[in-house]
Amino acid sequence: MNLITKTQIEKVLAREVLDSRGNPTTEAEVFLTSGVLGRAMVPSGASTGVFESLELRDGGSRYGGKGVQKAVEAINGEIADAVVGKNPFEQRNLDALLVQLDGTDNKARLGANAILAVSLGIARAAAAEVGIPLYRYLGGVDAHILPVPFMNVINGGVHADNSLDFQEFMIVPLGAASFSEALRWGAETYHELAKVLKARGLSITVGDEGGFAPNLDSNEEALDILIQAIESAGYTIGEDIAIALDPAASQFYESNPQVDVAGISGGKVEDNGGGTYTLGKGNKFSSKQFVSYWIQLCEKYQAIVSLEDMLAEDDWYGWELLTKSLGTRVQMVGDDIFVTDAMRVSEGIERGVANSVLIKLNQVGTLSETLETVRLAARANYTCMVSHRSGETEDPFIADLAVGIGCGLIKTGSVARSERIAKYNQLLRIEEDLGESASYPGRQALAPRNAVTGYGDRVVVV
Ligand code: 2PG
Ligand code: MG
Repeated sequence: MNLITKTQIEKVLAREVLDSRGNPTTEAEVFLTSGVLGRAMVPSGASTGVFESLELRDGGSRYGGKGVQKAVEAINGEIADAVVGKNPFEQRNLDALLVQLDGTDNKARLGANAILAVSLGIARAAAAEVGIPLYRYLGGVDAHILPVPFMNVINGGVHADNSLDFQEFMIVPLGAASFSEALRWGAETYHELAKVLKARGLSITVGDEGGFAPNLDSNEEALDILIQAIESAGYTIGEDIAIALDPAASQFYESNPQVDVAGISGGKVEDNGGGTYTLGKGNKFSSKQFVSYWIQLCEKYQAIVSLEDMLAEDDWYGWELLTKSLGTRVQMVGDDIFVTDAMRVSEGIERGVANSVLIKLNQVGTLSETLETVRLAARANYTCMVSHRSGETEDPFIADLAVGIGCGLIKTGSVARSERIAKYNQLLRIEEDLGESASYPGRQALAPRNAVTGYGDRVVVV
């Protein structure tokens, strides 16, 4: 009998720690009988999708109601009882066990923040047990693709206290030859952006994800400033460095109760769309009008290669319409609309909605369910982008996950603030570890997939 089958989970220990916004979150430690330890921390969103798994908070006055003592108790009690004595290499079985133990559709009883900490801790412990890096444990012999970083250098929406409606303005160093070069280009542009903002008398204080949060008159002004920064850093806009946006449109959308907003429950929306988007000080758009807005914006700013949540989480009508017209040229990433949930992603695939899926572990709550969503997306030739949350920790799990699944895309904030940099630095280590076998896909990683390169067929799905 070999080491793998003999090892058992000996103990699970959780504690309440703080995230990058000073709010409590969960940390779990999974100890194996061999003495090996796997530790993981759970991040937390602000522009949280309504269809996400539940993040259990204590309520009351402690930490303004945001304490996670109940989730910690669940880990130290029920969850520990369920997994102690089990084989840490049986990730799928253990995750299924945790889902079953919770017994709800959205992990509302034990909390996704309790379940995920243990799910990830188990994977870390198993990797440590066999003495291989986490990315290799997750991805096996073919793990070698470093992700293109989407760096959120201008923050707005609910991530900043400024005038911008759109949550994220990202730079995408597509033209770099390696991940480390891409990171350097991003950092140089970030510093150039500070100079451009200062020269215009604008603030360089930062938002939740480390990007600048200036008060600007319009979203277009942010784009113009970004282009100026990219160019003055010495890069060719669109060629070396492109632009991506995550407006997080659910935040400025109101669905119209008069129309059936379709979604997973079915139904058809009339062509006046499912609701109203409001930009700035009361500039209103129907779904159809907002679809035209995006078509025009991408026409004007050809450097925009990727849009995430440019329409709301339940505006399936708008998503369908925009994917039809822009989906052959621009990557369209579903975050709130898909919430890393296989059911919602398959609904999207069936309806021709989006061509890319944002992957957030804590939206669904276990590693195995996340990998299932990735596999489903890849089969339909959708790209996957691994993502951080606006409330993060020093845990770089998602860096290893991105290389493990070989999706070629990550977004993990600006090139400032250690909870963001922790992921980029881990990717530098992985790149070094891979040596000559490391590859950086650049533009090929993005949807719509280029059939000629065949890159899509090579995406590793664990
Ligand atoms: C998003 C995320 C991460 P939050 O909308 O993509 O950038 O934000 O974690 O607040 O949901
Ligand atoms: Mg998003």
